[in-house]
Amino acid sequence: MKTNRTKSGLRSDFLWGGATAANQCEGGFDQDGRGLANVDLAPWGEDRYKIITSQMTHLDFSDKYFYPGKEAIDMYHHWKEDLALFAEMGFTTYRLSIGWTRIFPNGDESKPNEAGLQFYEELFQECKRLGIEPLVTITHFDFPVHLIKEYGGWKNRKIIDFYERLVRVLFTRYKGLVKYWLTFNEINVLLHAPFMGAGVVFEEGDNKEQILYAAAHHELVASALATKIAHEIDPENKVGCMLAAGEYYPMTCKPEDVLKSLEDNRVNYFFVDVHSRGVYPAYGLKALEKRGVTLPIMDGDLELLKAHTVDFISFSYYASRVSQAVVEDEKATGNMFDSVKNPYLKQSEWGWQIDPLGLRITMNVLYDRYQKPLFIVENGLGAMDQVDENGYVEDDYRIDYLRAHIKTMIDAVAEDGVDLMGYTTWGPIDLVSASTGEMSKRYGFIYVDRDDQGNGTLKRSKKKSFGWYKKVIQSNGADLD
Ligand code: BGP
Repeated sequence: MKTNRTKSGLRSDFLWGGATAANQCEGGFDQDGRGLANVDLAPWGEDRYKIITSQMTHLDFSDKYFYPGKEAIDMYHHWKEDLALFAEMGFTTYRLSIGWTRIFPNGDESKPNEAGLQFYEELFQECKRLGIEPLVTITHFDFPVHLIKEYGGWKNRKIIDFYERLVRVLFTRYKGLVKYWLTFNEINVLLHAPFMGAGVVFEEGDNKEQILYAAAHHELVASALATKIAHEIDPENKVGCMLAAGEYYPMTCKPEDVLKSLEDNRVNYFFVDVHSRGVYPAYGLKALEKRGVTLPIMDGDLELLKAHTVDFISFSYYASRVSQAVVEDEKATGNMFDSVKNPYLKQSEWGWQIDPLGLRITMNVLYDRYQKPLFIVENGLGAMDQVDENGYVEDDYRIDYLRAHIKTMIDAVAEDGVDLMGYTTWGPIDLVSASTGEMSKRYGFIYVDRDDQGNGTLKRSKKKSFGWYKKVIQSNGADLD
């Protein structure tokens, strides 16, 4: 079937919008029956990183810390106003995530919390009224604390049953309202931030790698099961996996560096290989075997993975990465991944390497590898904004970043033939940063009056980029000026 294209080369039904995660914007952490989630316990300040990466165990609130997720930008009470602003920009999609503990406060109840279901139902109905297609992440760094304390998080196979319960409820209740689903946000992040990605905490003497790959296997099985159930409940449903992407380049053409970049890329593609091809890749099984890690594969798992692969592949892209066989050069930071600093690239204020062409490269690699439609579900620049007295921000740096990335995205489609379903920027409205807990690391087209310590009126106002993105959407990517 021939897809209709517009002037830019993008599909005529291309989905444009923005992406958020419940824990970084909703707030209302204890309202209407919501239970406690891992992400509620991620404080602002230097211990945050140790907690989300499981170097430090923190399972109860402490007076010592400020927890930005408790109130976040209070989208729990501002969602109508926020959706209206998204609609004004012309969004045709909005990616959001479900707070698991709004639906199942402890995670192991047999009946869901009606107030939580109602909240998202009203939101989806409003999306429908506004002509916005919801793209729903079932879990975005979100996990009931009760399931950590009682069961040990995703390292325990039992969690698959609770996840199954959750997805059945969601697919049934929101049938006809939601069609696009993502099973796990940035599934590969669980290897780097186990508490945030899989509700895993470690004890003295634990074989960490064994635990991480057990959690990975359980999430992959749960994802295949969700895909199966989604299709059974509504054949219209489209289910995608979600990868924290960004190619590793070899630091030099020295074969050792090239081999290292191949290996580094495989650590990430391992997840998409299973999601999309339905089998564990040979290189992955070998690597785990060499390290003495056994996947806890049970009867029926491999058949399930094989039979229920994803419909599309979604990913976040902020930066490319660099591999070096023997690390001699300076390291860079960036979205939880180790990388050597790329001397050809500039960096954001948070040290993330800015590489628009890397998006085209990453898209091509993913499309060559899987031949399934792609969906870019996160891309953006976290920056320090200077706001004036009217709440206006002249954020040309953000426009420049997005323009450059959208350009190469269009090249990947129009020049290289990649099949791309849509593009959602990260944080269309300022929200809490996942890695740092800061509000001052802003991504939005919409400014929110709130600071790192939780002061501010929460008032929303439009930045310069608001009008720019509106034009981009209106022209389906043809007008990027
Ligand atoms: C991705 C996460 C998001 C988001 C984004 C930006 O890894 O999926 O939740 O926060 O990165 O990262 P940060 O908020 O740390 O700047």
